[in-house]
Amino acid sequence: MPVRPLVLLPDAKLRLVSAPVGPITQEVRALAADMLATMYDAPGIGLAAIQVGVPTRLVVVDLGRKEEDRDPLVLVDPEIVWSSHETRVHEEGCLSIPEYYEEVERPDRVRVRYRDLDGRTVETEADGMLSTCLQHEIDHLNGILFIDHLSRLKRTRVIKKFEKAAKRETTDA
Ligand code: GNR
Ligand code: NI
Repeated sequence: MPVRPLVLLPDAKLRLVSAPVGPITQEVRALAADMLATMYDAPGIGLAAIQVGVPTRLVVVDLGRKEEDRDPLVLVDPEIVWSSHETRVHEEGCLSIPEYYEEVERPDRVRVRYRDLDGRTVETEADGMLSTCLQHEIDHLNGILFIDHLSRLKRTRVIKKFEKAAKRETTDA
């Protein structure tokens, strides 16, 4: 399960709308395993396939903070089928926007329908951190980043900062 390189802001790939996974092939299982390895290595609590450059609707999540309590969740073609009117504010970060954190307001609870790697359809209601994380990951499948939920000023600032950093990378010897 090799760790794959992360796609970073301002890479245009992050703006792609990912395509449905469709049938769960060995290739899909291998991608899920690599995504988990990449997420644990980072470390992060969630990862969408586009963050390793693959525009397919596959998400991995694990809220376990310690290695001993690993509880990986793989979501194939996840969709939000219900969101609460109540909202909550939580500080978010993104592995594609390293070391930038801001508070984001989102629905407090969501109901998510997805398939697991055995092809079974699952529906689950999430609150707290899992709710925030699932919404953040499903946004990635639609080319949406958490900075899109901030003010234009904050978003423009962080994009400019990462554009400059990327330019330095290509100019520096
Ligand atoms: O590791 C991550 N932490 C996190 C914290 C608050 C809200 C969302 C997240 S997801 C993020 C990993 C990531 O970028 N997933 O797409
Ligand atoms: Ni992210």
